Amino acid sequence: MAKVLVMHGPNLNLLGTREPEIYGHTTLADINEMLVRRGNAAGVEVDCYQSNHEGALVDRLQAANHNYDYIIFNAAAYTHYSVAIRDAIAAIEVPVIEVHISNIHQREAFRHTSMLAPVCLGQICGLGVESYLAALEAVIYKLGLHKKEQTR
Ligand code: CA2
Repeated sequence: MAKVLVMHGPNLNLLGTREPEIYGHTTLADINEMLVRRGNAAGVEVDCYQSNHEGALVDRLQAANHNYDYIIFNAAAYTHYSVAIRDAIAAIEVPVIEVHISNIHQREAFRHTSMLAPVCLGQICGLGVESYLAALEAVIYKLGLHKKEQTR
């Protein structure tokens, strides 16, 4: 079975509790549940991980190498300045899709730069929590699993 790891960076554990005008009302548990369900329907096992700590995120990326087909990663604020996370993504063979709930390009100038984008397969941002679902949909297509679903 294909395996996808969804990773969430600092403060995303607060989703749905604060700043709903930017990040919406959906909780992190809701997002993870949506992704696991969509994945399972397509034949993809989805594991989810959140940490507020840079080193823990680096450790998880390293541990994921050779164990997952894709990683969907919202590195939150680390996106904009973490060389350690960028290096960890570059060091593993698993393709990483960068996601953001908000459109980082429409926000403050410091959010316009992603340290991670150059070492990621692609970036999806600004679609709300559906950014994660769009990334998973892309993975399902890339794995060729959308075809199987049509014939079920
Ligand atoms: O839009 C995104 O998904 C971000 O990755 C979210 C990060 C932000 O630093 C990035 O620039 C864009 C912030 C995550 C903080 O999440 C919170 C959720 C609820 C309440 C407070 C913070």
